[in-house]
Amino acid sequence: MTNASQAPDFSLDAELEETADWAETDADDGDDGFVSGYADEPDPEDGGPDPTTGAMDLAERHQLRRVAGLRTELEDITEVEYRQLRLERVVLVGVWTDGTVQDAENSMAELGLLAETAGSEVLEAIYQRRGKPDPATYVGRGKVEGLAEIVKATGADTVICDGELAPSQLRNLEDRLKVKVVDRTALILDIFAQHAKSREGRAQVELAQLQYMKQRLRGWGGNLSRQAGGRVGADGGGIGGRGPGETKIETDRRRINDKIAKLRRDLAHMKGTRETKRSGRRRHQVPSVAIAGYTNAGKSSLLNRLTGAGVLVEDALFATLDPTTRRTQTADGRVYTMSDTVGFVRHLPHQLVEAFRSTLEEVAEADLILHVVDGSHPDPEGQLSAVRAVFADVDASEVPELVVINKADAADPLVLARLRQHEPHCVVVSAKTGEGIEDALRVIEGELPRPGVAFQVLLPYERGDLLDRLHQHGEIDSLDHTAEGTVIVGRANADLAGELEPYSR
Ligand SMILES: Nc1nc2c(ncn2[C@@H]2O[C@H](COP(=O)(O)OP(=O)(O)OP(=O)(O)O)[C@@H](O)[C@H]2O)c(=O)[nH]1
Ligand SMILES: [Mg+2]
Repeated sequence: MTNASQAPDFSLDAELEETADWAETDADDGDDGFVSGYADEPDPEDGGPDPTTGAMDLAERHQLRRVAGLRTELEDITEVEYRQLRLERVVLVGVWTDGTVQDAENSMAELGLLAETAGSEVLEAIYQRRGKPDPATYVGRGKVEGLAEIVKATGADTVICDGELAPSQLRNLEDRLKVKVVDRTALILDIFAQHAKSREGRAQVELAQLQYMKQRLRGWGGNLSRQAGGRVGADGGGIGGRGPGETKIETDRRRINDKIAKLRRDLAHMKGTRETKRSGRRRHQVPSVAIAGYTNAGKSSLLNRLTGAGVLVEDALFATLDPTTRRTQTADGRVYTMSDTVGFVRHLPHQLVEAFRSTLEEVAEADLILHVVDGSHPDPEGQLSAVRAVFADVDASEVPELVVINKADAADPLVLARLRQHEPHCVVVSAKTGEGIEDALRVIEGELPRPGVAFQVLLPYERGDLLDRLHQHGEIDSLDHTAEGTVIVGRANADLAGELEPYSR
């Protein structure tokens, strides 16, 4: 997919070298015309070394670093025609505030995958080491010019920033770079919009997009809104203070709010329909297992492997948005369900968590979470904690969790050993080769909630129907065929135990 080594290198390295020793004094901050995204916050680079970054290597800090091997090119010429329609040629830009070089490169690599998943071609990826993003321009102000040169040299039509940017930061950058600038949140929303299939999924994504847009209305809409910008809060939006731009914004805002309200109503209705299905399962006390985890960890592959479900598997981020539930059975015939659902990602935009709350609630209501993690990923621990942060956000932290370390076939054995040590309650599997799957099933079955009522019955042979249901929903410890009927000892849920009552002995 990435083949930077073969790509012609239009002298970009030379350019980066030239810019490597830019002294970023920001001496001309005062009147450079940039609008700060965070009103009166001083630029951290103004006031001497930032204590939190004191340890950082200054030389590195002032450099724009190029991420090797992130250039993506079309592999298949037949793709061209389709992709040309909405293909964007992008330059990725990150600001690296803490952590190791490896962390920074992982973050950029993930941004690259997201961009590709959205259908873009990554031309270049660079990041800057900095105490925190510049309030006006995200990257340091002095770097914007260099970025503009890179954009020009590569012929990019879009710049994607690795964070959530304030509207003014996006606008400042667009003004200087003369190309479209989007942030990571918008990129993820775009992927979700492309992948949403079901009516509910589409409504959820649209809701998230509108929430994102609503917060950014002031940044859009051209000159009129710009004149009004900045004064809106100050004078409380009083009659005299309203410019024409603001009026337009208010109309837009009202339209967006109306649309949001309608989507919320629709979603509440759809949730009702899904609830009905789920309550059927709950009434019969069918245990439920939710497969959750970082995007691309292999959740859908695992569902397929565990239940033969035939769910879409794709080497793309957020391939699955709609929850899929499959009925399956334990080795001794007890029925339970297993669901696959939307993947998580670091800094999952909160608008999406909100919009997908009802989908994510399925995870919170499960009897067991299979937390799938890609053992071959450079930072599986980071993925585990990012996912757990979302669990906490949707009140799923209390649900018993079994960590499933997947892609054992491709993972480094040392990393697997490290993971096993830190995650004692885990199984190691490969959904691809089937390795460890039998073990995983055994552990899953052991973790399913057990039916609550113990019973001992003599079931006449004509009650084969009850025996069937016991096999499906109960737990049978012993079963003896005698002349009078079948003697069964086991456990069942309250409903079923009630029906068995007449045959109790
Ligand atoms: N080598 C290897 N690759 C795997 C394994 N399991 C899944 N994959 C690959 O990983 C990629 C993602 O798999 P999916 O099952 O779609 O992952 P997912 O977690 O459902 O991803 P999203 O729905 O996009 O969040 C696919 O290319 C799979 O073929 C495994 O055990 N070993
Ligand atoms: Mg999937």
